[in-house]
Amino acid sequence: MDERTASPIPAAAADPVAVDLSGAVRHDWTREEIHALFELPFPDLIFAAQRIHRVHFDPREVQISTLLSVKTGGCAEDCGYCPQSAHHHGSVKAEKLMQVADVLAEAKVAKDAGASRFCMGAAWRSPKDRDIDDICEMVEGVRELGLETCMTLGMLTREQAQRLKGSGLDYYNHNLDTSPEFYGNIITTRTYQDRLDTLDHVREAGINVCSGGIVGMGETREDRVGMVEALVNLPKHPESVPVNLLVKVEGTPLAEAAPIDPFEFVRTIAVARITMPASMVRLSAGREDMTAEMQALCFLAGANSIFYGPKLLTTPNPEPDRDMQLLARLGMTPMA
Ligand code: SAM
Ligand code: DTB
Ligand code: SF4
Repeated sequence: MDERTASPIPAAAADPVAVDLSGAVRHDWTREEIHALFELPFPDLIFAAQRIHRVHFDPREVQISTLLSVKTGGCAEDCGYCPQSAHHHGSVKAEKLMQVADVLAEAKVAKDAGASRFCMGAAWRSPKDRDIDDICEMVEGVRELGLETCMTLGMLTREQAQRLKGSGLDYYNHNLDTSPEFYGNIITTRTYQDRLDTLDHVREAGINVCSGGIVGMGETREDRVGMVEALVNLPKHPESVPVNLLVKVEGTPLAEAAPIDPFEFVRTIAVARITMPASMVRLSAGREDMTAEMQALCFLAGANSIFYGPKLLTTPNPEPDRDMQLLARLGMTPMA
């Protein structure tokens, strides 16, 4: 057949999913609707995610955050994925909270390497009030370097969240991790409601919320649906949604978790993008085990943020040069 006279693309293929391109942000997603997105043929899901992504963001840009563990190991919680839990055999060595000056020196290195946000993590169930003074000094110092600040310190009281806001903290990371139903299989030392309460305190204090979860812990697709449902139906969507692929660390209960189909991970990114269209979706832990092609698929699915630098908190991340080469190969650039 002469290509020039070929029949036009059937309507169903041209617009397979009725995506809302008005820029509206919904909080009334049902489990059935989220389930239906996960079930879409892969090309239709990615096309829908791309179209929505472009309403809110420049698809060529990736926001870059660098992580630093300011207090490592010896954590009282029993999160089954985490090498920092004192409950697991062979977990990383417990260290004290870093000195403020040392943190600021690391932040300077991250800034010079091109990061726009500096995320500091502590292996705490929750910070002690006396730690908050040092933490606030870290936030103030990192901001003075011209970087955005993010902290992840465990559960926060309303008062602690207010104090962090007072120091100028831009983001607080606290993940829901998985669905409410699967949660108890992974963590027993704090509840889903505890996590929701901390997110409330952070939101009330006026700090931007960073909250997402982990894929590949042996959860079902319905659990991934449930995790997205819990995130999208928060009173306000998290400004930033990290989607982590489980990093299987020896000695943790999830070290031998069954591998997940990589396309299922990409689907989770796409569904997060479609349901939380104005949020940054971060392709977080797990990139060290991903091919360049897999990461490119995640960007096509609407991921627009990464952790950059050779280390996450305690486990390896791709070398910065390799990441810059990847972005260059894809014609993408770090977000200013
Ligand atoms: N201790 C604080 C807390 O849990 O709230 C803050 C740090 S904690 C390491 C931050 C998040 O990192 C966890 O909620 C989890 O989602 C993620 N994480 C930890 N270990 C991981 C792993 N092995 N693979 C993927 N994500 C992981
Ligand atoms: C998040 O969602 N992922 C980051 C960050 N928040 C703090 C942490 C990933 C940690 C991976 C395991 C480790 O390096 O210890
Ligand atoms: Fe502790 Fe956070 Fe690790 Fe859980 S994820 S064990 S709270 S450091």
